[in-house]
Amino acid sequence: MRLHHIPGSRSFRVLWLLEELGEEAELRLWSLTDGGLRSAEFRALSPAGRIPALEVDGRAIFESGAIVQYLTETRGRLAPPPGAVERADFLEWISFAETQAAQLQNLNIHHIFLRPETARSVAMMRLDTRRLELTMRAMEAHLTGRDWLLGSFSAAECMFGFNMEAAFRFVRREGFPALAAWAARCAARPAYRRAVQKGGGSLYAQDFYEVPDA
Ligand SMILES: N[C@@H](CCC(=O)N[C@@H](CS)C(=O)NCC(=O)O)C(=O)O
Repeated sequence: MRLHHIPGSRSFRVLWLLEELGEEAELRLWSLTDGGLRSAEFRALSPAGRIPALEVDGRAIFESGAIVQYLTETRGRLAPPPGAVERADFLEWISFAETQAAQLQNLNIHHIFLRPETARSVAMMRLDTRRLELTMRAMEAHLTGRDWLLGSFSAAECMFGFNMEAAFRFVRREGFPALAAWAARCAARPAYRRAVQKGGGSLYAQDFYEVPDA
């Protein structure tokens, strides 16, 4: 198995899940900024040039949600089985993680990658921050009185492996005690810590990024 990975990116979702499943994967490291993701070699694995891709079972899979679903189905663990009514909850959270990640990605672009700073849209930064906060409020409500998204720890948590490192960089922790406690529970798992050791990293130089004045 070979995971195409960038520390601090969505491939951490897969890296963490592989550790939870006890599966070994070689890491092939890429960069967000050197043009490598646009190469023919990488686009043969992931046609839009996006991380992650996983080479597994004689083929390559792109899209982190598809990889997480495939691994849970083929390994028969960490998700309700296909056809089970409770699987709907699992599928909702898998997709919800990407709904939230869209806001995180826009905020990463605006706060970290887009240069010169005058190219930023403060209106879009405010809008994405508000939309991110709404997704976090939904999670806060769901996690209040619960330890995990489903009845027990599942691969749905792993789908938030990229999000949970990022969300509180843009929305302050105050008002989200259940979400913060859940993120801490996830980060304390031995498999999470092993994944961080193997391929952890962060895009962030600051703990918190304030939307600048217009
Ligand atoms: N929906 C895709 C999104 C993948 C994605 O956008 N990955 C980012 C890294 S977190 C990427 O490769 N960005 C490079 C780019 O946009 O050029 C997934 O979940 O795999």
